[in-house]
Amino acid sequence: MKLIKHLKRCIAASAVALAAISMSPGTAMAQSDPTGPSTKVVGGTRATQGEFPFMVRLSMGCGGALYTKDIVLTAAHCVDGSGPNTSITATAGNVDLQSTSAIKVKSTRVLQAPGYNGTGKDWALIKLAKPIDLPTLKIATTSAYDNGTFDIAGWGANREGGSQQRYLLKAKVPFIDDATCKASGGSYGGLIAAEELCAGVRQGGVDTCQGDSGGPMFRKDNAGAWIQVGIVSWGEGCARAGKPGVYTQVSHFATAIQTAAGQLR
Ligand code: 4AZ
Repeated sequence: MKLIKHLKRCIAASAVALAAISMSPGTAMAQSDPTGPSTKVVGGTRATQGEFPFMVRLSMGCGGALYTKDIVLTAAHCVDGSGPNTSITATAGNVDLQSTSAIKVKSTRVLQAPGYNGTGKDWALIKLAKPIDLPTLKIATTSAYDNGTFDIAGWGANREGGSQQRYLLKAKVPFIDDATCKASGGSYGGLIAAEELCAGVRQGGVDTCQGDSGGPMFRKDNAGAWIQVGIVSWGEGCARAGKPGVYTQVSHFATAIQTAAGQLR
């Protein structure tokens, strides 16, 4: 609960930072080699245009993914509650948030996870005013893919306390089992194993960070298609050694998400 309040402050800060997206040192080099390694990201590199077409940036300073062409799946802690809401702008279709070809669509309604109280159940749906003609990201409906190496992406901070990013960044993080995650000290003792999934590099250096909240954690399924297994939820700081990223376990909520999406039509 305490941590979630902290995260909400992060989001407010992210929204302010978004108003003045800044490029940090090294951007020129990153532009000449957008897929090359970078020291200015939390262990990540630039995503290429079209690589993750389902990625959405939300105007309150969160990430999301296209669940359908007109519904974005994000985190409950990124929204204020449920009901009509025309205040959110979703930006999609370009790795560069400042591109004139980026697609921007307003929200019409928000549905926060029923029973959300700041702990667990960290998912929400945002209905858009019109469909966005981009590929959607299917959600995991069983735990079969809740293992292995995951992909993460977002426009959030490139380091703990860093600025929001103009260009979409990506990284890979390995699964961390619930027992190991729960034993990570501090807030991790409160991990809700059935509802949350942990991922990260033990030694630190690779992670999601402030402003990546609500964005997807995903991997390829057995048929080679992208499948969403997590939603960026929380963590103690960013990319700290022994402090994994915590993600909403999408498979646990798949039925509830499907039901909620049906109510948004
Ligand atoms: C945040 O404040 C946030 N390292 C997102 C992810 C993580 C920590 C904080 C995980 O949005």
